[in-house]
Formats: sequence, C-alpha cells, structure tokens
Amino acid sequence: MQLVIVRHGESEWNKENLFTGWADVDLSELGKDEAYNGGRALKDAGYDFDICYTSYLKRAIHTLNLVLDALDRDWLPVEKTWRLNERHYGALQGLNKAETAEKYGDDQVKIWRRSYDVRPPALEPGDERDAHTQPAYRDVPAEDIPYAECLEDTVARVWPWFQEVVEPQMKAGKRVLIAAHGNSLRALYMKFKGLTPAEILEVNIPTAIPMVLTFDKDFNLISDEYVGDPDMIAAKIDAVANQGKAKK
Ligand code: DG2
Repeated sequence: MQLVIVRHGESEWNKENLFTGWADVDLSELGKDEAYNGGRALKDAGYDFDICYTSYLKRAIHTLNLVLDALDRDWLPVEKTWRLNERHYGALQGLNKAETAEKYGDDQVKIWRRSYDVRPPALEPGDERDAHTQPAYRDVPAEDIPYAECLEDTVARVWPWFQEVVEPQMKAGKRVLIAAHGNSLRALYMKFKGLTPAEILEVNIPTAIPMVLTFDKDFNLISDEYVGDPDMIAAKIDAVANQGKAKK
C-alpha cells in the first residue's frame, strides 16, 4: 500500500517568516511553482492516484490543485477536512519567527515550534484570529476548535481521522494523496514511524516535496522517501529548521 503526502508550497507568510497556523494565507508565486513542480516530479516518477485529501486552508488546497494539474488529474475526488489543518499556533500567529527568537531566544522558539507537548501561548476567545467565528468552521463542534495546539493536540485530531477515513481506502487498494502542512504532516509521520517525542523534535518537512510512504498489509511502514533531488531536499529541510533562529 502506498501513500503520498506533500506539504504545500511556500506561502505568503512562509516567505515573510511569520507563524501561520490556522491563518488562511495563499501561496507565494514561488510556492505555486514549487507545487506544480512537485506534481511534475510525481508524474515523471510514474505515480497516479485515486483519491485526495487536504485541509480547509487555501495554501494546501491550491497546492493540491496545482499538483493535480501537473498530473493531468484535475478531476480526481478531493475531500477537505479541518483535521488536516496546520497545528494552531495560538497567539504567535502573525508574528515573525526570527523576531520572536530575538525576543524570547532560539531555544524557546524551538520549543514552541517543535516540542511534542508544550503549547504556544493561546489566543483569547474573541480575538480576530479566533476560528470559532469563521464560516469555514461553522460545522465543527466549538469544543474541537483550538485556541493553540502542541503537536500532541494535532496528533489527537489527525490520527483518529486517518485511521477511520484513509486507512480503509488504502486497504481497499486506493492510491491516496494528502496535501497538508508542516506540522499536521509531522503528526502523521510520527505515528507512521512510531517516533518518540524526542525524535519528532528534529523532523522538519520541506515545502512541496512529495514523500512516498509504503506500508505492508498490517499497515507497518516499510519505506519513506522524498521524490526529488537529495541535495535540494536537504537544503530545503535546513531552511525550515533555521526559520526559528534569531538573525545573527
Ligand atoms: C507553518 C509551519 O505551517 O511552521 O504554521 O507557521 O506548513 O502551514 O506553512 P505551514 C506555520 P513551523 O512549525 O515550521 O515554524
């Protein structure tokens, strides 16, 4: 069984190095190119799909559309779910990552970005960034909509969904493509690989590089590999890791 996951291309806020979370910002021009190229890489490597999933956030939705365009598979069924949304970054949403590191230190920002069980500071209810009043979430139970999440919270909403919705599709032979976000994909990757909180801390997901995961019939992960040039992928992973460091 095979699954492909892809983080969206560079967003306007990735470009400005702002904490994004549930803020619904679009792809940058570079991000659009990255997304289309990610689709081309899949096409060139011979991948095809039966069903796709993405979040409620336009940077992931538009990435999926561009990947499908590159694959000439625009017609494929797509299901959107808030459960694939990015980890909610709470009151950090909209702040610059490097400036936040200058103020609070690189170590604190690394904890907010990468720790498994430490939440960033929460939004106040009624904050204009609060998703409770946004139409996209009107059918989501209010108690499920976060004010801030750590990775553990994101795992708790994305993993049961994956097991309930995606696993049966894969077991039925469907080829699945998921376009989502740095941290909602880290949440899935942690479960696929059985990583510890200390191990997931060092995992960074590059923009718009498809990752192919292969499972055996008992749903044990056999292999996971990015599709693309290894040097380019390593440079992109490094760039993500460094986004939360203060400028020297
Ligand atoms: C980024 C991830 O999410 O940021 O919310 O700022 O994948 O939707 O661009 P994405 C954000 P880091 O956790 O890597 O800082």
